[in-house]
Amino acid sequence: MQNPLRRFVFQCASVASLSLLVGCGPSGPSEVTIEISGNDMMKYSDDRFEIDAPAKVTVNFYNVGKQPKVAMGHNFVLLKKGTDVLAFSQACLTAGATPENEYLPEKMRDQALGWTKILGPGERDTLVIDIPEAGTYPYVCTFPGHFTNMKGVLIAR
Ligand SMILES: [Cu+2]
Repeated sequence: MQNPLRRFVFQCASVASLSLLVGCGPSGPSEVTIEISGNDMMKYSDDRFEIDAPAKVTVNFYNVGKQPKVAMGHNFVLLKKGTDVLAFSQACLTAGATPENEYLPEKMRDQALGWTKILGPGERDTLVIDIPEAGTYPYVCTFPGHFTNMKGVLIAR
């Protein structure tokens, strides 16, 4: 019969290899760290992450580009599960997305679980989000014109 502790450690190691760092505590939500970046090609480094719910997720987001922030800024906005990412992003524009509100108007923020600042070249921001239950949580960059390219899903199982 397999040693249950060995099996537990092995599961942690396999999840970590999917560009995630996972801390498995004896109980309560797991702690997960996600590293993701945006670049001058208007792309995220990853369009999919998978985690086990419940989880406390730390998102380290980087802009690895060189273009000025006004031309190619990026953010990372995690939306509530089931949110239509295209409809949400278009609504941000009509609701008055500006550099002053980080391209995320106040009245749109209740549809998001968390967001970073808009980052210029070489900048980084960190976000900690509780994911209490399983589901598919979309993420998107709300810089104008980026949402068709810069989007992905965080899948919590
Ligand atoms: Cu962007």
